[in-house]
Amino acid sequence: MSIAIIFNNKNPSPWQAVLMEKLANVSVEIYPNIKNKDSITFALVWKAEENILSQFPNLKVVQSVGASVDHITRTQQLADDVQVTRIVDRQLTIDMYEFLLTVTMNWLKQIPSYFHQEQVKKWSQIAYKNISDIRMTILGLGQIGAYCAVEFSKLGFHVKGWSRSAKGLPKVDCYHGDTGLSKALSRTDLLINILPLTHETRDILNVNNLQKLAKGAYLINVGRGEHLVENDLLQVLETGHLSGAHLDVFREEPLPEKHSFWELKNVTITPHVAALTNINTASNIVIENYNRMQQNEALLNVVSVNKGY
Ligand code: NDP
Ligand code: OXD
Repeated sequence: MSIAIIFNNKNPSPWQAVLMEKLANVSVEIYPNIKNKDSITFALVWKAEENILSQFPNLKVVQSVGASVDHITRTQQLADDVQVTRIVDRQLTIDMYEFLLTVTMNWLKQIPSYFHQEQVKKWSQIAYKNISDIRMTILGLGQIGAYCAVEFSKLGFHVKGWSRSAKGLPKVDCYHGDTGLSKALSRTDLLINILPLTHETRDILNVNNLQKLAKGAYLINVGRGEHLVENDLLQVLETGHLSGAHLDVFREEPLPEKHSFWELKNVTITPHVAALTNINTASNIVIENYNRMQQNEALLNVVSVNKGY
């Protein structure tokens, strides 16, 4: 009964240390240094390479170390009895809200433009917007999106949200399903994407949908790079239909040096940092799930592999 940590682009050592400290007598090994593959029943995973998990014949649980599971569902062939779970952590949700609030307020008050002006020592005042002017739409009203929608509306933003199933959130106009999407997007000044990546949501930020936003709208994408059709964004920026975008996630990460997004003054780039898994809080969830697996109890935050989230 051992745990395998299988990470790409993430340091596994602190996770090994915290799990070994809190789960005495459990062997916690870091891939590829796994002594006995048959002993692995629980894998803690971040962006594992294609089909790596098929090497573990007795695997019962695949625990994502993040909120998303597309890095598992897209790359691994799992037996039907293997459960996939993810991190749902209040700290992660709060971190995302703080990030989105920062980006939103910077956009409202033109702060990125002043950074550019400072570089050329230019002194020029630019008109700014107020919270009460802004019609915001949040795509994805899950653990993270629903919290953000409610908090933004408490601040005085006009908030609409969109999800798969019907929702009721205080002071948020909720829309759902394919038919609700156009209504959610129309007359929107600020579009925030916090959807999971599934075969239904891939490419959802396309020219057809972006054209439905109000002229001069701004986009914040913290979902996944594959939600955005990059050429379509370039097109709506060029026509001025969108005034700019803040992108935290990309089809290819790190964003290649030669990518045209780096050159655009009205596109702000952050390196996938909107909300980072907090090892202090999230490790408790991982440990709880390991213990539940051992006791044959229902796991926390199990996803539907069919739905993809
Ligand atoms: P949840 O699974 O809790 O929520 C997903 C939401 O998306 C739900 O409201 C769901 O609808 C909705 N949804 C899914 N598919 C569709 C669809 N086809 N049409 C309409 N709505 C749909 O996820 P979280 O809130 O925990 O996380 C969301 C995503 O945020 C993650 O998957 C990840 O990609 C991203 N993320 C990014 C981070 C970053 O640092 N950039 C950090 C953390 C997360 P319903 O409620 O009806 O099921
Ligand atoms: C996540 C992320 O999915 O950091 O948690 O993107």
